[in-house]
Formats: sequence, C-alpha cells, structure tokens
Amino acid sequence: MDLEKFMNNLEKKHPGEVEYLQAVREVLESLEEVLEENPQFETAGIIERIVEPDRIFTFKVPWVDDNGKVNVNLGYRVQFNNAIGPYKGGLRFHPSVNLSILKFLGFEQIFKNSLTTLPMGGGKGGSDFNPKGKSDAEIMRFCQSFMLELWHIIGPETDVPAGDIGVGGREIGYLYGMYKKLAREHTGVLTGKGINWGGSLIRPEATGFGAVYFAQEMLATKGETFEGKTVAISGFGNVAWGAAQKVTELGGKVVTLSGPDGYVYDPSGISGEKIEYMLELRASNQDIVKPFSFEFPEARFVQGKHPWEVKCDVALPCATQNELNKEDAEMLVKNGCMCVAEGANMPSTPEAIEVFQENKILFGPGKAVNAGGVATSGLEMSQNSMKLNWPREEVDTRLHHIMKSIHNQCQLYGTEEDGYINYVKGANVAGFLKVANAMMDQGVI
Ligand code: NDP
Ligand code: 2IT
Repeated sequence: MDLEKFMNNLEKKHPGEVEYLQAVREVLESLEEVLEENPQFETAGIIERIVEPDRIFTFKVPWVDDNGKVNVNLGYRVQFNNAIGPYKGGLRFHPSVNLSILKFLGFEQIFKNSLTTLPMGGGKGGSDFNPKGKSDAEIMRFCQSFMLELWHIIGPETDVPAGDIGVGGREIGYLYGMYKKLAREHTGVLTGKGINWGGSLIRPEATGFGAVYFAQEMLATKGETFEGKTVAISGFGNVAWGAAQKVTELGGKVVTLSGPDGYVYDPSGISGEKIEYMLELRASNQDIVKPFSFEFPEARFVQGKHPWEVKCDVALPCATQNELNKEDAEMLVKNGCMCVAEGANMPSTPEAIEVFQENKILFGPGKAVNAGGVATSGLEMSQNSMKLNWPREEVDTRLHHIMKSIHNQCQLYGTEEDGYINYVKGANVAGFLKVANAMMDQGVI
C-alpha cells in the first residue's frame, strides 16, 4: 500500500482533522508487513473500511444554567467499528472536543478493545461542554439533555458508552438515570456505574492499575521492578489517581502530578492522603493542580511546565493527547528514564515516540497500556449480563491477567531482530488482525 498516497486522499476527505489523521497514520505505518503478507485485506478494502466510522451522530444539547440562561453545546457519538462486539468507548466532556478528537479516540478504541481479548467494538462520544466551574445541578441538567438525544442510538447489545476526560461516576449517574427513565429498562447500557446500581468493583481504579500492571511487565523484560523507582505522572484525574495508588503499592515513589496550569513536584513522594486529595481536587470542578501545593507545602508548584523535566526512572503520561513532545522526550532520555507507559490516549507526539524508540527505551502506547479501563468495563458488562457482582479480588485478578495477555501480544508481534520490543507495532498488528479477520468473515457491510 502506498501510505503517502492513502494519507493524502484521507486528508482531502477530512481536511484539518489533525488528531484523527495522526492516529490513522501511526497504525498504518505499523501494518506495512501484515498488508504485504495478507493481500486479501487489500482486495476486501479492509483499510479503507476500517479508517471510516460506521456512522457519526451529532446533535445539539441545550441546557439551562443556574441563572436561568439557556446554553447550547454540541454532542457527538462516533460508532466506529462493531466487527468483534457492540460499539464500546467513553464519553469526553471538554471544551476542546471536536470530531477530529473523537474520531482519533474512536479509531484507537477499535484496536485497544480488540487487544483486551473481550468482545467489544470501537466507539467514542462526548461534547464540548466544559464542566469547569459548573454546579452539580448544571452538570445534571446538561447530562439529562445529552441523554435525551443519545438514548435512541445506544443499548447494552448495540453501543455501550462510559467515562473519559470530564466524565466520571457523577456524570455516569446522571446519564444513567435519564436513560433508565426514557428506556424504562435497568440494563448495562453504560459502564462506570455506581457500585450499588450495576457498577463493577475496581472500575474506577482500573485504567491506572492496568497501566501499572502493563509497565510492570515491560520492566520485567529488563529484570526490573517498581521497587525503589522514581515515577513521574502527568494529569491529576481518574487515570493518574489509579496509577499513583498502584505505583506506591508496588514500592515506587510518585514525584509529580500535573494540570493545564503546570505541575507539582513532591520529592517526598505522593502517597496516602495526598492521593486521596486528588479526588477532592477533581471533584472541585477546577482545572488546576496548583492547590495541591497549598495543601501539601513540601510539594513545589512549577507554573506552565510539563513534569517531564524532572529526573525519573519511569514516566506515566496520564493527562491528554500530545502532552509530551520531542523536547520532553529528549529530556526524559537524558535524565535516564528507562520506561514510558502511556496512561492517556496518544499523549506522546510521533516525534517523541521516535526519540524513545531510537534510544531503545521501553515505550508502551496508550492503546495497550491504558486498555485496563475498557477491559474492566467489559467485565462490568459481563457481570450485568449475568446479574451478579464479582468480588474485588476476582475483578482485579482478571484485569491483571488481561494486561499480561496484552503484553504477550505486543511481544509476539513487536519483537525486532535485536530483541527490542516495538510495542507500538506489536499493539497495532495484534489489535488489527483480530478485527480485520472478523471483517473478512462477515462480508462487505
Ligand atoms: P479526568 O477528567 O479524570 O482527568 C483528565 C486529566 O487531564 C486532568 O488532569 C485534566 O485537567 C487533564 N487535561 C485534560 N485536558 C487537558 C488539556 N487540554 N491540557 C492539559 N491537561 C488536560 O480524565 P481521565 O483521567 O479519565 O483521562 C485521562 C486520559 O486517560 C485521557 O487521555 C483519557 O482519554 C485516557 N483514558 C481514560 C480512561 C478512563 O477509564 N477514564 C481509560 C483509558 C484512557 P483538567 O480537566 O483540569 O483540564
Ligand atoms: O479511552 C478509554 O479506553 C476509555 N475512556 C474507557 C472506555 C470504556 O468504555 O470504559
């Protein structure tokens, strides 16, 4: 396949969709050999079909704020691919949300969900609604209005949304309440539900825990563990919170967190009550991490900078896309970082990934590393179908097992001649093959 020609055509069809085009290019770069070895995929137009969503819904979301004023946001659901299971993927509420971002996330989700070993297709949705500074009542009214449009197109066997940036337990609760009222059904239509009404234990922690389990496997290939390692984390949301807990439990020391305003550096380690404080900070609907340094004076706030300038052994980017650039990567390598594992979706730019790979340091891409979140959503769906709840240990054991399996798949398809594991290639190839073969089996639809 002529990649440049393909990408030029795709760009003409979807001009300016930078994040989406970036995600597609990265996957296609990894597939070169697979496509050569499997000419049937080209005849069946698998690539042309897999890069386009099955369908996209866009809708208006009017809602009334606490002053009685009507506001209007845009809502979306991108149903990307359901070859191996119902569409599955989160909802993101953030002012930066647009179709390019949701298409990149939905596209990544196809391969991520395939890697989990569970039967889930790929999808994503969300809104440009900004939860920052909103009251609980405003968030509820927004979620209810959003669901008034969404409920027609989702269902436990059709499309199962969950959380992502700006959508946590509270939002899932308001969304679920409205769905239930409209559909007159109490079913597993959303994941990340509250523990008393269909949620799974460990789902809140799952993305962060899974990321650390995956990084543990990466380190083990070098005979290393988290014990005594200094770890830099970005973000201070759900994923960063789970990752900080698990790193600490495994004997590592988390020294940074970050927000859009800068990062905090705490050489004494972010553990215990400091990790719990992250929940308060997120629930406060502010989007700054600075208050952490008021609460814990040993933590220094560094304005407007990324945490990647801090010396660390392991880096876990857990905030957002393209938050770690080439200069950041060079700084990490220079400071002796041995492992970068992406808790967020596509946080490293392509140039940064090149730096990691050229220097042969361990680099795990989001679609493999952070798959524990959606995998545990899959486990929540299984429990809902069976109408029972597994204990904490059972969910955690299954999650751990899934992360090891994803690591094995990456190793199988990504190990290069000199023994270096190209996790990007491994994840893309393994994720793709399962979906592509399912599409072949199901004919042209
Ligand atoms: P949260 O909303 O809980 O936290 C998001 C974090 O990223 C916050 O610290 C947030 O700060 C920061 N952030 C968001 N946008 C920007 C931006 N434009 N610039 C700088 N910082 C930003 O979301 P999650 O922790 O759930 O998500 C974090 C990442 O992990 C995302 O990439 C998400 O797609 C990914 N992910 C999440 C999963 C999940 O289960 N939740 C599963 C797999 C991946 P602020 O909100 O203050 O701007
Ligand atoms: O990016 C992701 O994998 C998520 N936000 C979780 C999706 C899910 O369906 O649990």
